[in-house]
Formats: sequence, C-alpha cells, structure tokens
Amino acid sequence: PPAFGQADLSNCEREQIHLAASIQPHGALLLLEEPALAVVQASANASAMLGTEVLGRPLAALGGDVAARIAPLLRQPLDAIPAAMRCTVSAGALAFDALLHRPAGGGLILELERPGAAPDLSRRVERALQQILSAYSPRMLCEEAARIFRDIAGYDRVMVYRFDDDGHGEVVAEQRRDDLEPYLGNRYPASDIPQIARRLYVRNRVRVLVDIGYTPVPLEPRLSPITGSDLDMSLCSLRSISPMHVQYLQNMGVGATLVASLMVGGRLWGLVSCHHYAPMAVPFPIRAACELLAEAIGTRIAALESFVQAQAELAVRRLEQRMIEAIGREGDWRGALFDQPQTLLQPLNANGAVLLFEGQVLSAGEVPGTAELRDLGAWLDTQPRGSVVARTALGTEEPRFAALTPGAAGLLATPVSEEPGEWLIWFRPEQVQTVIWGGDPFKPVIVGNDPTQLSPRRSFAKWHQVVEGTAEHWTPTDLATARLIGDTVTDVVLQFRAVRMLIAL
Ligand code: BLA
Repeated sequence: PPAFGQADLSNCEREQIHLAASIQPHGALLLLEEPALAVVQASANASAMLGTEVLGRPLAALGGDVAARIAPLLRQPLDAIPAAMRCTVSAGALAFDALLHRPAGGGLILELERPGAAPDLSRRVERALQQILSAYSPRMLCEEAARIFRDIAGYDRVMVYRFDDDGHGEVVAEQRRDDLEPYLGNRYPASDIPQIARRLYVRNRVRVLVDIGYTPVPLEPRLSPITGSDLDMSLCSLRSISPMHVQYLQNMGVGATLVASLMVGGRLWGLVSCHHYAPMAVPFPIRAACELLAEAIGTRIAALESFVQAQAELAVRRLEQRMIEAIGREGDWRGALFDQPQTLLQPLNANGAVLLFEGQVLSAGEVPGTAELRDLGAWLDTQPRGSVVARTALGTEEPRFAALTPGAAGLLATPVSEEPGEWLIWFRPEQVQTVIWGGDPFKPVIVGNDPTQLSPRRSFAKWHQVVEGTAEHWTPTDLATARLIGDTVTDVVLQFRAVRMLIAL
C-alpha cells in the first residue's frame, strides 16, 4: 500500500494515513520510552515549543510538573483512550494541555498544545444534552446536532453526514453562515472516505485540521526507535491529515475542519463535519465537549431508531385491526389498505405499493402499469418462498424489468397467501431522481484521474455514476416491517376466505 502522502487516485483507498510520520504545527509530540520516560522521538518543533532540548532526555529533566502529572496516569490502560491533563514544562514557565496514550508497538505518546482561551462550557453542554435527549425523531436530532456543534465549536458550516449500507454519504442536516452555498441533501460516493480512514474514525472520534495551509512538522528520527518502524499515530490528535483530503478541502475553499464520529450500535453511522473558511484553533475543552456530545447523539440515534421500529410494529397492529373492522363493515379488507395511500407507503418509505389478489390489482402512489405488474407477479412466484423478496437495482438484477427503472428501481415484495400471484409489493424510485442539488445535477462533469480536481461537484458526479439504476437500500427494519405486514395480511386473508366460504355454504 502507498505510504502516507504517496497516494494517487488509483490507490488512495489504501494510503497508510495512521503512519503520517508528521504532525500539524500547533502542538508538539514526544515519544517516551519506559521506564525512564526518555524522549526517544519528537516532532521537529518540540525543543523550540517547549523551550528546552528534548531528544534523549528523560521527561523529568524537561522541568515543570509534566513528569509528576504523568506518573498517576500510567496506571490507566491508555491504549484506547488518551488521558488528558494540564501541565507545565521548563521550570513551570510554560503551560500546556497534554494528551497521553500508548500506541501499538509500545512506548507512550505525549502530545502538548498551548492552551487556548477556554470558555466555560458546562452550561452549554448541559443544555445541549437536554436538547439531544428531547429530540423525538432522527431527523430532528440531526438538525439539533448541527445547531449544537455550530454553537459550541463555532465553525462557519456544520454538516451531519450519514452513511448508507454501501458507505455512500448524504448531508442530512446543515447549519451554515448565511452567505455560504448549501450542501444539505448532497450525496457523495463511499470512495471519498477510504475504509482505512473509516476504521480509524471508529477509534479516534474527533479530528481537527487547524490550518489547511500548514507545513507538516516531521518526527525525528523518522522511525520510532522502539519499533524500528513508523510510529502508529492512529490516536494522535496532532496527526497530519492526508494530502489527498487536504487537496479536496482546498478545492472547496475550506480553511479548517473539526470532524466527529457518530457511532450507533458500534458502527460508524455518520459524521458531524465542521468547516471554517479561515484557520481555526479549537482548545482542548471544546474538542472534549464535541466528543462527549457526539457520543450522546449516537446513543440517542440508536434509541430513536429502535423506537421507529416499535412504532412501525404498532402501526401494523392498528392496520390489522382496521382490516378486520373493514371485513365486518364492507365484507372486504382491502379498503383498509388502500383508502389512504400513506397507510402502506409511509411505514416503508416507498413511493408506490401494489396488491395483486384474486386476479385484481390495487395500487397506491407511483407504480408500473398493470401488464408489467402481472409480469412481476409471475416472476415473484418463481422466487424462493419463506422470505421477502428485495431488490435495490431491479432493472440490473432482473434485466427483463429494465424498463421499470427509474420509477421502480427498488422492489420489496411479500406473499399475502399460499396462492400463486398474490403479492403485496412496494416500490422505490432510482435515487438519483430523489436528490436535491443547488445547480443542475445532470450537468455532465468529467470524473477524471486528477487529484487537483477533487471537489464535492466531482464527488457528486461520481456518486451519480456509482448509484445509477439503484434505489435507496431497504434496511433490516424495512424488511422486518414488510414481513410483518405480509404475515398480518396473510392471517386476515385466511379469516376472510373462511368467512366467505361459510357464507357461501
Ligand atoms: C477523509 N473525506 C474524508 C473525510 C470526509 C471526506 C468528511 C473525513 C475527514 C475527517 O474525519 O477529518 C469527504 N468532506 C468529504 C465530503 C464532503 C466533505 C464528500 O466536506 C462534502 C461536503 N478523498 C477523495 C478521494 C480520496 C480521498 C477520491 O475524495 C481517495 C480515495 C481520500 N478522504 C481521503 C482520505 C481521508 C479522507 C485519505 C482521510 C483524511 C485523514 O484523516 O487523514
């Protein structure tokens, strides 16, 4: 794989970004070797920043209280979460915010930054947590998250960026300076954020780029004397940012970023991405607050998502009730499903739904023509029984239905009886049809191989290519909901047929 900074567009997926061998210049990094805590590797700016020679000397020799402050922290594991402290160096003349952790391979990494003006955040964080806890839908929570980060971190633009199952991203909420172009609703391909970076962001939950125009400060010596290889900087907050990504941000005109991971159920669900159009240093307490808030937001998203599932189950139970009442009233259950189109569309976030039953076709919303629907029914009969049938690129996966894209690129179907040809089917359109973009999304953009062309515009064009012909994924919740509706209708159909038979006798 390409070393840090050596990647081009053909191999940037595998750039070793955690082996940056350099830092951003707003702090200094020391690698300490136990037991003496001797400085064996340091960023080239360390001696100047700390006001004393560092390489080869034990930490205690640097003056101030830094060595004494570290001693009690060494009892913590420090291999997953860095410990934070305030300390002094050089006979107490210089104060620093410090972060201490154990990288893979051994030793201790100490990162030091001069403290910025630290506002008292406790009231604002408390209020923010309150707002997070009282958000009652995932969408509302994401909007709240963008407002909270803008308030606390103060960047020009804050986006909540959500990943789908394939890793493609969507800007689902945004707060920005009024004069900035909106990115809300934009979609980006998974390839904009390599897998290696995503794995890193699961472990390192807040990343900061202080000044896009920075000159990276190399580590000296280049390799860690403890391991004989590049220092693992995965958990470093001063780590240099991949030049590939820096180029991307430069092309967007961005001057500084802070990005926090949103973890839901142990997965990287999305990011809160803050952009500033000038350099921006964020003092450690603000970063710590952002990390805490991102954690709270992720936890709340998880709770709301399981609540959404519970709501869907409740809605299906109510639907069952209404179908049974309709049989009593009208001698038929189908009105309960189709009198209001939203009844069937909303629980699955579908654009169209169809019932094929006893040779008849009932529909809600946008659906293909009757002849095509009958063909679909015949094809569904050839599919294995016992589970829902789901397609996100129907026209590609089943080429004879190619003409049904763009309106019905996504299909979800469940049988409603044991009889052939009796199905409930939901449809979703091709997702490029559903995207809002400030400007013309279909204006051709050449997706070339030149990194200096990296931009959201190009990304969007690339996303467009990658997802062509596909609908938004059916989530596990969608599949469960569809199956529940299918089973419920099947029960109702059995009762309905039994009653009809009795009446006929
Ligand atoms: C990282 N790329 C990222 C990150 C984002 C994006 C959000 C995470 C940055 C962080 O957590 O600090 C992408 N940023 C966007 C997008 C928007 C945005 C889409 O603001 C839209 C508004 N990038 C590419 C390509 C490659 C690439 C083609 O576009 C190469 C495969 C690489 N992106 C790349 C790398 C990183 C990255 C290497 C990791 C940066 C790092 O942490 O060092």
